[in-house]
Amino acid sequence: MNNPLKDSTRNPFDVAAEAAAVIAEKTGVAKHDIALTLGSGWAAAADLIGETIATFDATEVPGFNPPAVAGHSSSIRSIRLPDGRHALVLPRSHWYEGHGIRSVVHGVRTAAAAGVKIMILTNGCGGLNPELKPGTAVLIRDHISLIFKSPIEGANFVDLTDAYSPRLRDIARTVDPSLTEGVYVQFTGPHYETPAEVMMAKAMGGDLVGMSTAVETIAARESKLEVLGLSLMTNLAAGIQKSPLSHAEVLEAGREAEGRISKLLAEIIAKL
Ligand code: 8IG
Repeated sequence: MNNPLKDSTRNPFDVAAEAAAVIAEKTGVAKHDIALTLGSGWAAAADLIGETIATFDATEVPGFNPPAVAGHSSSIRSIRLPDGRHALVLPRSHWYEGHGIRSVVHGVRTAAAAGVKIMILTNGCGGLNPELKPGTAVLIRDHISLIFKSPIEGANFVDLTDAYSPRLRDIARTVDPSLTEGVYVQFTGPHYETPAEVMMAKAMGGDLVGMSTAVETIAARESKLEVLGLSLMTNLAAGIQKSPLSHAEVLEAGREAEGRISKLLAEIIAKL
């Protein structure tokens, strides 16, 4: 693997700038306005928000790794929104893939280098509230990162008050006033939690458990991006749901919800 992010003498922001330059060249779009990472269940949104200008494999862009998981994508897509703004769909690299924290946040940093101001992070996750039905979309209000590893390099004391933009959450709620909000607790994965860990996450004030978004949000705030976080609760977390968790079940719940939540996301993007 010849990923420049693995060279500790390289500055990850320089690699992100190189990635953004390659994206500008491949898309013919000098500056993108919005970026999206589409997690389990959200992929169809890319087809609804506008006209696709270019799609290419992320591995053609410096710093991006091939995908590790069935159901995840590794393409980069540039979409022209009806109002003329440009959206960039970027793949996700998870902490559990083992490529290091720089890879996890390279998409976010590349988005910032491409001119993006609004970062939309979506995911599939487990739910801690038994009242919520699998298939429910939830706005992320705040997070707890149990990764205990900051993506920030150097003494940069980034403020995370309102990390998940209250302004963007308000806009999302004008599209669907019934959207609930929750605190997202990030575990390392790839194993799901034990029932005892799920109880811990709940006692800490969590509503959702996942493996991706908190660390990405930290890097997005470092790069001064405004973040909208949206989770699809695909399953109740281990022990809350009585049956064992399976990736197949997660994918199935995502497929079932995909049309509905992708339409929701497309309607939100039109208002941002
Ligand atoms: I989809 O129950 C999905 N992702 N940590 N726990 C964690 N991540 C998840 C879960 C879950 N479901």
